[in-house]
Amino acid sequence: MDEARIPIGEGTRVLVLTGAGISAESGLATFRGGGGLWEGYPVEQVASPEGFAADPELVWRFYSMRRRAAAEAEPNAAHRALATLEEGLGDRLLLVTQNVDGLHARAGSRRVVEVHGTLWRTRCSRCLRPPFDDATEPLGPPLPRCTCGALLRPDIVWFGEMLDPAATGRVEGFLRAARRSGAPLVFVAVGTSGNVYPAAGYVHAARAHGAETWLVNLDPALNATSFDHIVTGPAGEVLPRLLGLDG
Ligand code: BV8
Ligand code: ZN
Repeated sequence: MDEARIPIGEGTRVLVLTGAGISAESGLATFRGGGGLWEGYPVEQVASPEGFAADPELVWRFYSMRRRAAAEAEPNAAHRALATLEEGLGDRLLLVTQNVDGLHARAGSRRVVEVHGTLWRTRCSRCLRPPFDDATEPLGPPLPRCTCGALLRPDIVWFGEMLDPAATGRVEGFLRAARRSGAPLVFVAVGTSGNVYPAAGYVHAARAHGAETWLVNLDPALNATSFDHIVTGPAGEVLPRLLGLDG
């Protein structure tokens, strides 16, 4: 247990990566907690273009259930600690999340990059109609369709799909600016198993830019050896303490 404070001094830049584990204490299921299955399907199968093509009804049921759960959830102390940290650091902080639940924004974070998209936006599965805000649920039947006739889909990055270059570009830009500034850089991963790329590779990118790396997680993550410090425990308790925000 490496219990200390994350060193954030004058000028320090902080890149944070969060995963499903940061929302666990808000009552939202993680991906690999329940064995990575949903209604008996591997998540990778349901959260994929192939899964959507094969059974759009099942996939919409999956996302409708998650939209309802996210709407009923509240941000927890870990989300709030990151929002407070942003108030102090401003553009010296960037929060990259794999989560699609929208809880960081509801906790007050503004500098958030949702690299896997969000439950709260929908887009057409075929035409170039821009994604639009959408909190509808339950989602069908009948399944929602675009004016072009094609099925609508969640504006979420599924397995086997590319991440939005605008999103990944913001992360790379932040790391480059940090290196140019010559200021210390800290990378903090919270509540992620380090399974899914390219997000799981951000710790390596941060190290390549000179970052001191911290992992706050309940279990050892797959890419744990890449972290200088590992603090095991529930993010809602550990993170505020590590950030000196535990009152
Ligand atoms: C890509 C949106 C280029 C959906 C998600 C074969 C074919 C095709 C692709 C691949 C392939 N093999 C590998 C790949 C690449 C693939 C990948 O990495 N697969 C993995 C499974 C091996 N990646 C992709 O496909 C990405 N795109 O690579 O494009 C490409 C294109 C074509 C072909 C090849 C490459 C797209 C990835 C994005 C997928 N979409 N989400 C949705 O949310 O419904 S990923 C999904 O997993 C979520 O975003 C989730 O956040 C993410 C990662 O999971 P975690 O967040 O880490 O959650 P997990 O449950 O795993 O862990 C939770 C952790 O929290 C645990 O460690 C636990 O201990 C901890 N915890 C629990 N409670 C707490 C806690 N910690 C602290 N406090 C607590 N209280
Ligand atoms: Zn359309």
